[in-house]
Amino acid sequence: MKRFLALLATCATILGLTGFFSPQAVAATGCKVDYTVTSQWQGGFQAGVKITNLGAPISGWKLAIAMPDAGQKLVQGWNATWSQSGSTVTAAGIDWNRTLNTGAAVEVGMVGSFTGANPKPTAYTLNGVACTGSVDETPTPDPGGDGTPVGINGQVHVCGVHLCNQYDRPVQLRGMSTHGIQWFSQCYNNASLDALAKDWKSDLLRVAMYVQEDGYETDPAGFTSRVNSLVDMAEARGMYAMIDFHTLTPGDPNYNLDRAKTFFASVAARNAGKKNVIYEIANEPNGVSWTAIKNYAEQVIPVIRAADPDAVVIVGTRGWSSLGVSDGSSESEVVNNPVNASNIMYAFHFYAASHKDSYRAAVSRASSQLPLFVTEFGTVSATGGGALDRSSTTAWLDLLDQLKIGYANWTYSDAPESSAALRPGTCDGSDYSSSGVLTESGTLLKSRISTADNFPTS
Ligand code: IDC
Repeated sequence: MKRFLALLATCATILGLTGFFSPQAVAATGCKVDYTVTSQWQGGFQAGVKITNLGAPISGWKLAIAMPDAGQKLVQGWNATWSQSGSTVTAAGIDWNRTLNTGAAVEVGMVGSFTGANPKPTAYTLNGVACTGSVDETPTPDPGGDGTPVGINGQVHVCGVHLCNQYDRPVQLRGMSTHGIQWFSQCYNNASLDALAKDWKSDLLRVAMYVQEDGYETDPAGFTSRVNSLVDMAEARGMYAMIDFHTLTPGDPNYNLDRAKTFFASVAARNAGKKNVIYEIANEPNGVSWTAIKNYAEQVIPVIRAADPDAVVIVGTRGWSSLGVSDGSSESEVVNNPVNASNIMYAFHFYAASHKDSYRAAVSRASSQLPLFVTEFGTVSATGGGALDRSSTTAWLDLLDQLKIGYANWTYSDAPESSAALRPGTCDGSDYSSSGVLTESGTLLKSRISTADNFPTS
């Protein structure tokens, strides 16, 4: 028998069919891993790991990554259950991604530390089968000169009441907000962000990190790392990333003051060298005075400035970021008592079916006195649901375009609510580009956001 096989192999070699018999070629039908170091800093790195199953369908996958030595340590990971034993780092599928059909891929990621140089993994196995079709890449993070929003505009800053680009010219950034990343993490992956950057031509990804409701307060290190990863994924596609400290309930941001200081000290230090980061320090203050909000801002902004001196910071306003209007007040409380800091903007939020003419009037008046950014808005009612209000949404977006006020729409997610841009179930698949994945709100927003920006370049 052995002899027969040897003979067959010899014939195969002569016929140029060696691949058919070689052990590597057989193993290559098992799996492929794309391991990408998305960023690296002194002693640490972050990597995205895309696992493609080339073999039979698997329900319950486990990827073993052989690191060259045990000096490379897993710090944390996402989209999988991660562990390390000696020099082997293991990622196992979790509820929503444990099934991997033939040809299907799952994207996970990790943060690690290392000593000396940062070596690449030496081998991968998926449920014990070697993944031989694997690729290692370290992309160049600098998107400059490539025609992307960050490539063209560079580091933005506030000039008068506008946001200005590196040529000191006003720009309007138009984009989408994530849903709460504690609930919809699976919606933010390479495919969905490629679609956002390339098909939607979005300038901006707002990263909504809830503080309560199972958010940051439950796992500060994990959420900080996930935010950083999304900053990198936006950067790699030339999009701005707005880091939203999504306070909502309780409404007084001072309740989270210590958490805000800890969080922003960390993300500002980590992202100081990047051009694409904008900080939003309190999503929607409510049931609290402007004086209390201003006091919070004047304590958090110096923490950010100490680490990242040139980034724009956006301050939430009274009455769910309505410039006070939803509390019966107006923008004058801010105009008369502005936050004592430079290079800042004020947040204004609206939900088109709930907030109409009187709110638009307030924005029109305020726009000549305060730098404004619509860091969140919906096409529907303030509940995030109900019918889409096309005429109010159109009136709002026309006004913002005319005033060159940037915006982010709630939400780029497949949440089962009418404010979401993607149909329920979209994030279980890999198609984010076809028109069939969009809701009515998503279709409207994509048509608005994808029009040419015509950013000034001199
Ligand atoms: C809503 C979400 C909803 C979630 C709820 C939890 O759409 O799925 O259950 O938060 O708190 C805001 C907030 C934003 C709200 C949104 C819609 O910033 O967190 O999201 N909204 O209600 N302000 C006005 C509306």
